[in-house]
Amino acid sequence: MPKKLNFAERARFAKNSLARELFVLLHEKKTNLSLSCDVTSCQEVLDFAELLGPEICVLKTHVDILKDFSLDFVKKLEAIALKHRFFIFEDRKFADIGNTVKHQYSGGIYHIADWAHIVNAHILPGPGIISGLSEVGLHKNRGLLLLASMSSKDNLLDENYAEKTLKMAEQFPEFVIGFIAQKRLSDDPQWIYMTPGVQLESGQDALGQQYVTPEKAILENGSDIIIVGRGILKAKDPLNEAKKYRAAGWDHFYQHYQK
Ligand code: 5BU
Repeated sequence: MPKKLNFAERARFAKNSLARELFVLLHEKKTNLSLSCDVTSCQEVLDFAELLGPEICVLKTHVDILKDFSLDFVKKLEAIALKHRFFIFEDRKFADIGNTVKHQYSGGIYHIADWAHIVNAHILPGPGIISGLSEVGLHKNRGLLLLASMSSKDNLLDENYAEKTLKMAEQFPEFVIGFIAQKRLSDDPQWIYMTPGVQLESGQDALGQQYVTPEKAILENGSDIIIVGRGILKAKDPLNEAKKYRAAGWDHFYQHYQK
C-alpha cells in the first residue's frame, strides 16, 4: 500500500479551522477513538468524560436523551474537554430547511452552537441546510459532518446518496469538515471520516445496529475515527476497554495504514 498522508500532513489541506485543530489533535494525542457517551444523566456524562477523556479525540453526545440537561452541565463538560483535550460532537442529525435548523442549532433549550465543536446533518433537504447551519456555526469556529451512510440495517443511504453527499460537501469546504460514513468516499485529504457501529467483535444489536471491527473500519473501509458507545460504556471496566479500542484504532491499524 502506498504511504498515506498522516494527520499532521492532512491539516494543511483543511479549509476549516476546527478541522485543522482536529487533525493536529489526532496527530499529537495519538488517538482516533471517539466515545459515544450515550447515557441519560449529566453526571454520568461528566464521569465518563473525566475517566475516558485522556483516551479519546472526540466525545459524542445526544443531549436530548439527558433527563437533567442544563447549561451548567455544559460548562463542566467544556472544562473537562479542555483539560483532557478532546472535542465535543453533538450527534444532532439536523434534517430540516435552513431557516429551521438555524434556530435548532443556535437556540431552544440546548444552545448547541455555543458548546458543540462539531455537529452533523442529513443532506436530504438540499444545500440550504448547510447554508443555514453555516450562518450560525462558521464564525464560531465550528465544523459540520454530513451523514453519507449509516450503520443500521436496511437504511436508505445507498452509494448513490453517499456520492451526492460528497458533491454537496465540496460546495462548502469552509464549513463541512467531513463525513459520518461507513466507507471513505474519496482520496481528498481534507475530509475527516468518522465511523459509528464499531465493536471489537462484528455483529448486531436487537434493533438493527450493525457492528464492524476497528480493523475493518480503518484498514478496509478507510475511516479515520472510530465511534464507540456501548462497546465501552457497558464494559465491566470501561477505562480498560477504551484503552483496547484506542490501541485497536491507532497502534494496530492506523500506523500500519500509513506504511
Ligand atoms: P453504539 O452503542 O456503539 O451502538 O452507539 C453508536 C452511536 O452512534 C449512537 O449514539 C448512534 O446514535 C450513533 N450512530 C450510529 O450508531 N450509526 C449511524 O449510522 C449514525 C450514528 Br449516523
